[in-house]
Amino acid sequence: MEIVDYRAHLSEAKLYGILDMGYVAEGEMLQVAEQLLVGGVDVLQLRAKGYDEAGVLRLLTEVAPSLLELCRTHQIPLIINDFPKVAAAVRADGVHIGQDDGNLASVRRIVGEDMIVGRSTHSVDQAIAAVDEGFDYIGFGPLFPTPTKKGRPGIGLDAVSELNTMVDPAFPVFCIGGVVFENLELILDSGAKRVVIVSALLQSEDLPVAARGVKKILEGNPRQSKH
Ligand code: TZP
Ligand code: MG
Repeated sequence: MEIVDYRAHLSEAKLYGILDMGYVAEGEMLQVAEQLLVGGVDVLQLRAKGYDEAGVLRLLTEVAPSLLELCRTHQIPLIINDFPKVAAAVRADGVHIGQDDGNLASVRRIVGEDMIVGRSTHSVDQAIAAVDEGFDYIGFGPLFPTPTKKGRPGIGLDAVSELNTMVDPAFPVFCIGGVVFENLELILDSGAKRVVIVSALLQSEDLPVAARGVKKILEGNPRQSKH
């Protein structure tokens, strides 16, 4: 199979989907992943809060051993949340870490130079620090309070506008947290170009249709041409 440099594609990515085990039963992992991929997500993350390192490895090797292959078939990178060692062990395409998970250099020592490494950021200062440090992309949010990540205040759309003036538009900033169909236009109006949507997709009645609808809005975003 053709080897794709997924890192080079990140800048063009618009919709980042998450296979979040808080919403997905183990037995449905592959089916839901397929629906997200068919719906057109440009990046897919496996997020399994409440699972330890061994638990996430089990998901990838025993529960859904063909998940990585499925992503490869669709030529979409699979990013593992929280656990660089698991990402390295299964040769995933990337790993995503939080503010408390160490610096980029410590993660690179585990996953090497080729893997995508993303960072969660919750303020403009954290976002700029992560860009300067050399992360391949950042998540920026939560924009709004969300049940998917309880206990965090929303940073609001003004933060998106502010960051937008400070970061090269080609750098992949994925806005996250409380993004739903109803507020998508508003979020784009504030300067966002890329979003992560978790619950609104995973709880939608027809996931592929919902994802395609979002993709269409993101791709047809006329605000893009201003840059
Ligand atoms: N990080 C910041 S908000 C969030 C994460 C993982 C959850 C986003 O989920 P939803 O359901 O799209 O609000
Ligand atoms: Mg984390």
